[in-house]
Order: sequence, then structure tokens, then C-alpha cells
Amino acid sequence: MRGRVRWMRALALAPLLGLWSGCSSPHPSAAVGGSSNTSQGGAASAAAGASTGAATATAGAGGHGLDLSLSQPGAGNAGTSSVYTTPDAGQLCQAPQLVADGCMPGLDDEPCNGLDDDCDGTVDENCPCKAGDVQPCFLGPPGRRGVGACVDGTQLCRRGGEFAAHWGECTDGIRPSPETCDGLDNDCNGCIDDLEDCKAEWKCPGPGDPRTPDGLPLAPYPLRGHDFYEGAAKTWSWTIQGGPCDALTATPSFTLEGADSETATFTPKLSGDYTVTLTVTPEVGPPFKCSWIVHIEGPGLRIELCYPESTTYDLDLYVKQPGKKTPWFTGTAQFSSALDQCCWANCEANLRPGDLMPAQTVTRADWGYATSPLSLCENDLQGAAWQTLGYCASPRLDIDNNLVEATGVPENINVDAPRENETFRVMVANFTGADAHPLVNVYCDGRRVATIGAAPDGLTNFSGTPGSAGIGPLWRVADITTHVTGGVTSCTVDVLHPPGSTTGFDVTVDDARY
Ligand SMILES: [Ca+2]
Ligand SMILES: [Ca+2]
Ligand SMILES: [Ca+2]
Ligand SMILES: [Ca+2]
Repeated sequence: MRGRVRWMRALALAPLLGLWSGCSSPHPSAAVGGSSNTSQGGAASAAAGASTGAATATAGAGGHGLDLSLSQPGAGNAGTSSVYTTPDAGQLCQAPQLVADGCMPGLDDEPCNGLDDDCDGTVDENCPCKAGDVQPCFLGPPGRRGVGACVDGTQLCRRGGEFAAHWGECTDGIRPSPETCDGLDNDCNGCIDDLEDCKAEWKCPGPGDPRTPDGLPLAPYPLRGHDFYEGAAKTWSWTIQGGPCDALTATPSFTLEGADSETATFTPKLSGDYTVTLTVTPEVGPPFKCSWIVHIEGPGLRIELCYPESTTYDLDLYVKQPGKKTPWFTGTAQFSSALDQCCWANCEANLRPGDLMPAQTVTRADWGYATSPLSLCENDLQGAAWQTLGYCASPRLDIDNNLVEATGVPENINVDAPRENETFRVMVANFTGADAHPLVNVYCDGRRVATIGAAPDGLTNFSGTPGSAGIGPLWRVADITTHVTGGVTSCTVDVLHPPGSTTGFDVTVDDARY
């Protein structure tokens, strides 16, 4: 039985817990586009100098080097004939069609729009936000957003301790970087490979490139080096960078096979953005590198739980049926589950009535949604069981990380097609009872809209009675309200605080209340 298995497992692991030293590592932020901005102005200068003077880089405001200001229209008209030799460059490589940077230095309060309007290196400083919310952002000259290779990153609203909540660093995405001869507009000035005598052998993919389609969580994603470089190579090397859970856990949220081969396969376990980097050493010439973002998009509402203790502790993710506000448990321990919620007992491919104590009849969580195509779940750890059923349920728990069925993996609950104005309460139960540090991501139509519990705004004292002996520690994370318009789902996330409080996490021990 689940309860017994879990309890024995916890006992067996107890001596190890004191030795566990934590595996968190700094989030590898902004590996793409370069964490150092200082070379960009120089590169733009070089490009301009090598060309006709159609584009003139000016010194970055404040010396941060992000400013890739171009001269105003007219300044470069003397050299309207293109010297760029790539056929893709075309007319855009001439002033005034080159993209202006749009910087407005010296703003008192920059607009709250996900842009670094004043080009001081921070996005939406002084803008209000709700702790835990995630917004798209672009750390580069505002005029370069969405141009060429440039892709938005994300930033998380931080609680801020004694200060008001504020937007944190804008990470990931792809920022302007020095132009290289690779078939891409790296500096996002509207002009591909604006370098003298550039004949690209490399064809790095940019946003929306058909060679880099969106993927699905848990589905193998093929990578083929010759899609990007047709020549002979001495070595191929692939690396993947994931999202917030990969900054937290020792076990990557993806697998990668063939990392040193021309063809590789990566399989993401989570939604969100994965940055893929291919490094090739050609038979002749220096190594070369392409980076791009693969968007992994589960439809509808997707809630992910990850935690650094996931190989030694058992935490469980719960989502309450919209409209229900009943206690989370009906008895005196965590395997006495109420069943008006999606959880390990009633939401996986395999139903588990025998693991409840006392045993009770279990029917699949059914909130009136249509079933979903098999492609959404046939690759998860219970994929064979879903294939036998012939459909994916919605809601659906991909897998219960209970250290027996699975270990070291995130837990995900999916509602593939939520309806307009439904509110879902999310709860994390600590079955092991020892102090744990969970993080919850919320995605709507594949876009991350909230991250709750990430350092430095993490949970403290999420510990207490094990779930086998009592209700134990429960974290009521957030209420998520879905908005559905024209087949597109967006979400409002309200992070929950203790009753009567406007800050802190709503954590209790031995209290089953909604
Ligand atoms: Ca702004
Ligand atoms: Ca700014
Ligand atoms: Ca360019
Ligand atoms: Ca280029």
C-alpha cells in the first residue's frame, strides 16, 4: 500500500537526510546573448565602420554598453549602396530602414511594459507587481524587441522583504549580441549578417524558424546538426538549459541523448522555454556556436511542482475542483484524501483506491472536461496505461513522485481545456514531513505566468508531522483563475497568504482546511 510503502521508505531514508547538503546552483542566467554587454557597442561600431556609415553606433548611456543607438535618418545617406554580400541582407541594410534603438535615457519613471525604456540595464524598475507573477521582458534597446534573433526573456516579481514587491532580473531570452556571419540578425538591427564579405556557411535558426518547432512536454524532440551546418565537422556538441526547476534541482528537467553527435534527442519533462546550444568544430576553421529557444507548450493550464529534495522526500501536488472549498483531507492522515480534487489517488493513469487509508471507492477526477488526445500523455511515465485507456484525462497528474513510482522528477497537473472564469486552488502537501523547499510554476497555454517559492522568496519551516501520521505540513499556494477567449487561455494568479495577512505563505501543520 502506498501509505505503508511511503512510511517505510521515509524511515529508511531518515539517516541520509542529515547528510543531504543541497544541490541548488545559481540559475545560469542569460547565457544566450551574452551576460556581458560591453562588446556590443564595439561590434556595432565595427560593423558600421566596415560599411558605408549608414549605421553609427553611439556610446552607451551610462557606460553599460547596451545602447546600440543608430544615427537619425539622413545621417548616413551618403552610403546607400549596400556593401553587404549576403542575399538576405537586402534593402534593410541601408539607413534609414535600420531599426532605431528607441532608448529614452533619463526617464524619471519608465513605462511598465516589460521593456528597458531608459536603457539603464534594468526592466521596469519602480513598477508595481504581485510577488510570484512572471512577465515577458526584453533586456536590450526597446526598438530591438522582436527584431531579428531577439526573443523575450522573463522576469519574476520578487517579494522584496522590507521593500515593496518589484520585478527581478530579466533572464533568458535572446538579447542583441555582436553580429556574426551566421544567417541571423544577431544585433537585431533589422539587417542579417551586416558584416563585410559575409558568406554564411552556418544557418542558425531565429524566432519562428520552421527547423525549430514548438514541442510538447515529455515528447522526444529531435535535433539535427546538419539542419544548421551542412559542411564536414570534426565535432558536434549539444547543450540544453532549462527553466526555474533546473536552477533548483540536481536532476535536470530533461534528458539529452547524443550530446556529442550530429543528431541528438532531448526530452523535456516540463513546459516553458529551453535554450538549445549547438557547438560545431568544422574540418577547417574555428568552432562555431548557435543558440536558440525551443518552446515547450502544454495546452491550457499546467501546474508544476519541483523541489531540491525530490530524490529523498515525498511531496504531493493537489488541485481542487473549481467551485469546491472543502477540506483537503477527510481523515487524520494525508492518504485519507478528499476526492473533489486532482491528486495521486484519482488523477494518474492508474487509480489507486488501495493506497487510501481507509480504502475507499475511487473514480477518476472528472470535472466535466472532454478527454484529450493521447499525444499529450502517451510519453509520460504511465504512458502505456494511458494508451490502454485510449485517451488522456483532463485533469491529469502525469506522475506521482513518491520515491517508489518515480523519484527525482517534477509533478505536473494539467487541465488541458479549462473554461472561462474557473478558479483552481493549488496545494502542496509534505508527506515526508522534513523541511522541504518546493517551487511551483504556473503555465497558461505554455507561457509561464507565475513562479512561487523560488529563492530568495522561498518557504521556511515547511515541516511537521509526516503525512502518514497526520495531516502534516500543507502549503496552500495560489488560486488560479482562467480566462478563455477565442481558444486562448490566460490566467490570473493570486498567491495565498495566511488568513488576515497580505504577505508570507499559507502553510499549516495538521490543519486540513481549504
Ligand atoms: Ca519599462
Ligand atoms: Ca530601465
Ligand atoms: Ca544585424
Ligand atoms: Ca548574423
